[in-house]
Amino acid sequence: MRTQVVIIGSGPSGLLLGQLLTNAGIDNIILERVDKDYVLGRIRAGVLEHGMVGMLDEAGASDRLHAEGLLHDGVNLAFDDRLHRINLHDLTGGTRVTVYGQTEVTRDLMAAREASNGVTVYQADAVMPHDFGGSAPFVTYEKDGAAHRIDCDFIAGCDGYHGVSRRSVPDGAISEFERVYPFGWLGVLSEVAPVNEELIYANHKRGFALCSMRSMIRSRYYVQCSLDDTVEDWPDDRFWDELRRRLPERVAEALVTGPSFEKSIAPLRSFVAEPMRFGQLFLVGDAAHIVPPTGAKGLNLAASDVHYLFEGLREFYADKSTSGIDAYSARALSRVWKAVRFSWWMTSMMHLFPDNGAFGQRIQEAELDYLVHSRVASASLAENYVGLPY
Ligand code: RFL
Ligand code: PHB
Repeated sequence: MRTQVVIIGSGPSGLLLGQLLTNAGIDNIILERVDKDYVLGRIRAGVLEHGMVGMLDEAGASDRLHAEGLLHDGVNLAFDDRLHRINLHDLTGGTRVTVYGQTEVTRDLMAAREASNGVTVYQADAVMPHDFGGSAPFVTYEKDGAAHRIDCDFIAGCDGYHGVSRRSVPDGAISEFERVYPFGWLGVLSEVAPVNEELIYANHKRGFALCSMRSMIRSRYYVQCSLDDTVEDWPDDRFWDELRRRLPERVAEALVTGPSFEKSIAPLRSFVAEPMRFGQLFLVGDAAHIVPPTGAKGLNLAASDVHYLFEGLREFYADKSTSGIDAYSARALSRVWKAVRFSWWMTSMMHLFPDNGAFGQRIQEAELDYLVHSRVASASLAENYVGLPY
């Protein structure tokens, strides 16, 4: 079999790239390790930057997003028992974020792919990229016990942090940068109205908390937890009690609780692999970088990587120019590192660190106080939160 681009992974980055390529008449096949329902079962991101919404428009997969997504003009920081609103819209000259779950983005992209007869091979085992250092790369995989080979021009490694693409690169060719944080996030989904119209990021001496949502009847809440904790340590009552204690009193009083129908613990890390291109293999999204969820940047970075790679591939096929694909790694990394910095900064400012102490807590409070009272500092947060330009 032969195609122009083999995409490994059908998460949001693989699906978005596939749809843009298909719309541009560039043949592609997606190989995915697990099945469709498993991909849709992952509860992850919730906040889309304006730029990502534009890419979903370009992919023709945004009708439901515009109908059901929630436009947020602001975001709140809570500390010292008070809520402080950052007016994203005014501070950025009119930009907003859209609250719409990653699960729904994925579902919409899958539907668009089906409608355009794009090929996705689910439950593809032992996917392996080969010979990407030369001009005739190929990818092998197994399906139902039979071995397959796809020859191609390019391979897009959209297979997440644990995927095979990055691991296939020879050790000496890749540099990795990492910071692991000494805590995790316990996340809960519940069919209850959100406590506030906009998100609340809370700094508290008991630890960080986040109030987010998926719709006006479905809430997503998180509390910072120990890396040793398991979800069994956190029955619903304990979760709601802890969340309430970390929020300003008047917010806690308004909290509506109910049974959770999803509960999971995610560790926090920052990670970047450089470069993001190895011959004809390109790393995209979580395959190349991870950010802690505190700035809501992971999914959005996957989308900006896709933007740079798609533009490069389109230029290659339309104009026979390699300048776009040659610039891919540097362009993507320049934006990636700014989001890595922002997420690291938000994480550092909002969480309880084991070595914080009373001094560290006061420094965080001073920084937060400065942030919400200085227009310049608020504007910097707002500019990064809505997303830096592509
Ligand atoms: P994904 O989503 O991990 O998809 C990779 C796909 O590749 C498949 N795969 C393979 N396929 C074939 N062969 C192999 N060997 C393979 N190995 C893996 C996998 O099955 C999977 O289907 O990566 P992608 O597409 O780059 O997308 C990245 C985003 O999923 C991720 O950055 C975000 O979810 C991060 N994130 C958030 N990002 C935001 O922008 N805003 C947020 O509000 C936000 N909140 C979050 C988050 C991530 C979280 N967790 C759990 C990590 C909140 C949480 C709690
Ligand atoms: C979410 O709704 O899951 C969410 C929102 C904002 C974040 C992280 C996660 O920073």
